[in-house]
Amino acid sequence: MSYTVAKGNQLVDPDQVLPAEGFVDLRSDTVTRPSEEMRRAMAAAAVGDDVYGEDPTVNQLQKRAAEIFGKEAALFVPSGCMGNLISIKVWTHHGDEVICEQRAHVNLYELASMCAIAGCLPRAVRAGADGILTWEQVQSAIRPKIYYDSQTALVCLENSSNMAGGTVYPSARVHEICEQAHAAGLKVHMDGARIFNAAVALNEKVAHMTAKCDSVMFCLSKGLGAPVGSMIAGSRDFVEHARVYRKMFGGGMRQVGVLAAAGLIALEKSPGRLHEDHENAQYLAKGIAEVPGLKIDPASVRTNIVIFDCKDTGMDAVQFCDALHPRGIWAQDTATYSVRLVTHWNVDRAGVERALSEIRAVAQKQQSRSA
Ligand code: TLP
Repeated sequence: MSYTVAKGNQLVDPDQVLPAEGFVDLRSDTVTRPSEEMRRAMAAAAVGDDVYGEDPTVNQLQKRAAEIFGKEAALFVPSGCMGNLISIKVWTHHGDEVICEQRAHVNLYELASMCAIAGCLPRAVRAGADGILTWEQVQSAIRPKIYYDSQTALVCLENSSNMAGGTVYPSARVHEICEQAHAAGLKVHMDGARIFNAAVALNEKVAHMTAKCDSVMFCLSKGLGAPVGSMIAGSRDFVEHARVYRKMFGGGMRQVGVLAAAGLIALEKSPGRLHEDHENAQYLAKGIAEVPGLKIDPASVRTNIVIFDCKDTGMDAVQFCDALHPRGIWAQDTATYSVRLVTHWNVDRAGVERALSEIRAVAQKQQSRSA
């Protein structure tokens, strides 16, 4: 196979991938690179064999994550996808249904692992434009308790909601869904890949936001800036089972304290600076809203994700992103006419100013071409 690296929707030759230096890379907050402090901590990390539970740095990270989330225990996992899959596997049996929002990462971007590996059927529900489910919407998707119907076992919520533009669940809504779901005999898993961004938007603690969720996954490797890794947290029993599935899925890692060391710094220090990313996202959204041909409501931008519509320029999102690329700006098409920009700690205000002026230039050039 000669094509391995994805750029937007296209596959590009790895030999031709341009170096990130000099680019304003707003495709995702997954592109963040570890800080000098993280690199130093990684080099100095105390390590042991984590499959034996003997890595002191991993143990410290797991303890801190559990404390911060107010859960009994936590587990370090290689990725957000694996954290979600493990959680789904713990809470379900083959043939069960999982309720999630239609645009949810577990529904669209995890290679149907909940079907292929956990043996579950996603029951996707379309929420409003904000991607935030109501209990009534969840309830309408619960299958009747009839022996020939597949049975609902789990509700997955995503906070912030990535493809709805980084929107945030009010905590009262999460609590209500959890209480009602529990009363209906269902578990609730929170895909909190960007839960710390949501916490900043709400000015609340993640422990409060997820207090009633049975499990939560969050990513160290997105806005928090660690190079690798996610965490799942829940009861001691949940984590015991999760550890078994992590191993089964090939995620048992050995002297992984070198990664946990960066994760600890990400967990302790990065949440305090996420507001800067949100301010940059607001700056972008307000600027884009003024560009003829581009549509976005800046009030809908709550966190670090900005999704705008480029339909009125006459370009589709792939064309728009391709036009930005030679100008040194990386953006991501997320639907036919939707372009996503994600702010993060490797792009400062000067970077977003540059991105905005190039976005303006691409839209204007297209307008004068079609005039
Ligand atoms: N999201 C990535 C892409 O896969 C779309 C991104 O660039 O936003 N949950 C949510 C809500 C996510 O946004 C992601 C990654 C994951 C789970 C998976 O995390 P990883 O990439 O660590 O497996």
